[in-house]
Amino acid sequence: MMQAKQPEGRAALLHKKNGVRKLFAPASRRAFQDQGHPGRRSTDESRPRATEAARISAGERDALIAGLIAPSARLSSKYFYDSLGSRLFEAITRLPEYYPTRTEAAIFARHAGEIAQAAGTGSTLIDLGAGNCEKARALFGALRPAQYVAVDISADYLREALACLQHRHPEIAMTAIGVDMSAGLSLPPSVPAGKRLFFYPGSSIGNFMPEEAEDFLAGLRQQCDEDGGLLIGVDLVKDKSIIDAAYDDTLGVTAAFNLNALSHVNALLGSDFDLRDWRHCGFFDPELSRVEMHVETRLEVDVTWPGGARHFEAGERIHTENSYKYRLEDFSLMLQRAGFRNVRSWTDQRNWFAVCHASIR
Ligand code: AVJ
Repeated sequence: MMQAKQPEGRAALLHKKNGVRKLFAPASRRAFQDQGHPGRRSTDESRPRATEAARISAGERDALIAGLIAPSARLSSKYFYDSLGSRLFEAITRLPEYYPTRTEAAIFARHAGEIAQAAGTGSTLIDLGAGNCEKARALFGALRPAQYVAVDISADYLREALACLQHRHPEIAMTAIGVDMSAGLSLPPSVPAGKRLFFYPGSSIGNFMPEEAEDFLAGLRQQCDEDGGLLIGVDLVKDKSIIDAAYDDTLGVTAAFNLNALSHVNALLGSDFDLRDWRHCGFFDPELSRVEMHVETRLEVDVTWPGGARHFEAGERIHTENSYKYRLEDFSLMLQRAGFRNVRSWTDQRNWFAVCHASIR
C-alpha cells in the first residue's frame, strides 16, 4: 500500500475542517496561512470550482452527493476516468502485477484465428469501453471489421485515439461515441443493426454486480440481430495473493488512480477533498469473489462542497470500485441466461483469464 508522506506530526492528524488542521487556534491559523507555508494549500482559490462544476448534470450531481453522504459512503467507479485517470489506468495495464491486460492480449494473439472463425469477419465491431483502442486494433487483422464503433465514457481521450487509428486503417469506417454505459447502452441509429459484434474486453463486466452484469448482457443481446454476437473478456477466480498484488501495486499507480477519483470529484462538485488525507485500499474478498477498492481517510475530516458537507471519522472509507472475478462455468451460464448461445472460450495456461465468444443463434 502506498504510504504518502505525513506532512505534520501525529497530533496534527487528529481532525481537519475546511482544509485547515484544527490544531491551530484561529489567530495562529491565519498567520500560518498568510505565510504561504510551502506544500500547504492556503486558500480555496487553488481549487477548480464553478467552471468545471458546469460539466456535471443536476441528476448526476445528486447521485454523486447521495453516495458521498450515505452512511457507507460510495463513489461510482466511473469517476476514475477523467483524462489523467484514463492515463493512469493505461499505466496500470503495464504494471508487472496487473496481469489481466497482458494475459488477455496473449489469449487474443494466440487464438486470433479461432476467435475470428467463431465471430466471423465483416462485422460492425462495437468496442465497449474502448479507451486507447489498442485491444480492438490488435484484432483488426483477424476480424476484418467493416465498421468500428468505439464507445467510452471519456470522449476526448477516445477521439484522440480514434484519429490516430483511422489514419492507420483508412479501410474501416470509424465512429466515436462518448457515453456512460453504467446506465445501460443505447446506440445511435447510425450504427447498422445487422452483423453487430459487441466487444467487451478487459473484464470491465466485473465492475457490475452479478445481477446487473446479467441485465447488461441481456441488453446487449437485445441490440443484436440474429447474426450478432459478443466477444468478452473476464478475469477468473485465482489465488488471493495474486489478485491483491494486482490491485495494490508496489509503484503506487493503482493508489494514484484510486485517489485521483477524489480530485475528479473536486473538479466536478467544487468539493475540497485533500488527497493527502486519504490512502488507497484495494483487496480481494474471496467470499464475495470481488476486489474492493476504497479510499480511507487517515484522520477525522470534514469535506465540504457548495450546499453540503460530510464528516468522516478517522479510518472511514469511501467505496470506489468492485471488480468481480468469475469461475468460467458460472460466467458461461450467465451468458446463456442473458440470451446468448454457443459459448466458446479460450484461456491462458494458468487459467487466470478467459475470452468468450457467444452468438445469438
Ligand atoms: C477497467 C474495471 C477492468 O477492475 O481491473 C484496475 C479497473 N481498478 N485497477 C479492473 C481497475 C483497479 C479494471 N477494469
